[in-house]
Amino acid sequence: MIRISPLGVDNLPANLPPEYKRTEEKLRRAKTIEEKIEIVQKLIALLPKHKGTDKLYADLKRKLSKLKEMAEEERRKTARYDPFLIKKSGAGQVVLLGFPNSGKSSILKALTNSNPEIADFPFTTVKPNLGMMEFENVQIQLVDLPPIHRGHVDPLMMNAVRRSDGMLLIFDAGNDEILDEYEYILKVLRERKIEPYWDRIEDEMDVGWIGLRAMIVVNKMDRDYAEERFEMLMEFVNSRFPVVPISVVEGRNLEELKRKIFELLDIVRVYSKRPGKPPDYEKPFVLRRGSTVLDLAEEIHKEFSKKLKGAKLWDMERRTYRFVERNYEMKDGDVIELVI
Ligand SMILES: Nc1nc2c(ncn2[C@@H]2O[C@H](COP(=O)(O)OP(=O)(O)OP(=O)(O)O)[C@@H](O)[C@H]2O)c(=O)[nH]1
Ligand SMILES: [Mg+2]
Repeated sequence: MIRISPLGVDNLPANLPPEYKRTEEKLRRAKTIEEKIEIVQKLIALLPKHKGTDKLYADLKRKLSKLKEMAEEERRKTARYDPFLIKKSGAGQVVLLGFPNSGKSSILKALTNSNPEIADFPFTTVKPNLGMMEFENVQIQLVDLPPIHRGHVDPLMMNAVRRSDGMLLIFDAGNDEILDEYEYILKVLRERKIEPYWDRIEDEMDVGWIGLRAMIVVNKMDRDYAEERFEMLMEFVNSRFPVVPISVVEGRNLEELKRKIFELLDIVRVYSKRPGKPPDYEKPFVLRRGSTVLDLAEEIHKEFSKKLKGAKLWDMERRTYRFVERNYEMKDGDVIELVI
């Protein structure tokens, strides 16, 4: 894939405010066109205007108009009925993608309260099935999709993949075609300008591309020669994604899968605490990893965030805290008392 640097990152003028850099980082992780438009607008507002930033300013403007065009195009396309327009719910939305009969619907059934049709022949699922998976104190939405196959792949379905927060690529360990299928799925994703990743994407992506967290699930580990095929795929994938072996039929490794799905979303749970009161551990705020105390404050109340000085980061066991700045990046499990 060709990567260009639409923001001219290679020759960034010095002295950009930290807030600018932080926002730019968000652009890299943005999922939807709408999100990207919002972030580019913010970047334009944040950019100090002087001779040294002329080029960057023009780049941003160009980028914004291209994104707006794309948004318009998307609106035109989705004006008709779209069964793949799925309302998000919970801490994140994860789609299940894979070849026919690999066990996508079975996985949805095993991990959630949903009861989709499951059958021992291909193309059982024709519309998305939804379910909520509970992991500790968060709910994660799983979307079981119709299969990927070598014929026509529905662009509406692929749009749903683009809008999601992460994907599971599902394979059948009883199937000899497993490596070909893996390559084929990556090809389909590339055609839709989706760059699947687990670790960070280092380079800037072209404006039309999105990065989407992905991992691999090898189902039907109870089948003959499953272990060999799993090993083969592991070697081929070469640590690019985690590969989780499971068997729905035997209930093997499903708890591990749940934890990994939580990790896939790359979110942190933080607990907000009021002065003198204990935090509510049942109701975490769920934010993207890398979110700061300021992001949390904005989530709670826009006005509030303007006056924010920082926060007390509590150690609830020792009943002590330390003061952290507005730009402190919160970790999973942090107990935060905002200070204004
Ligand atoms: N041996 C074995 N069979 C499984 C396992 N999981 C699912 N199956 C069977 O595989 C067949 C297909 O399962 P589905 O869940 O319908 O597969 P799917 O990927 O949703 O299929 P499509 O909707 O056609 O894409 C069914 O007969 C399941 O019972 C497993 O872990 N081991
Ligand atoms: Mg199915």
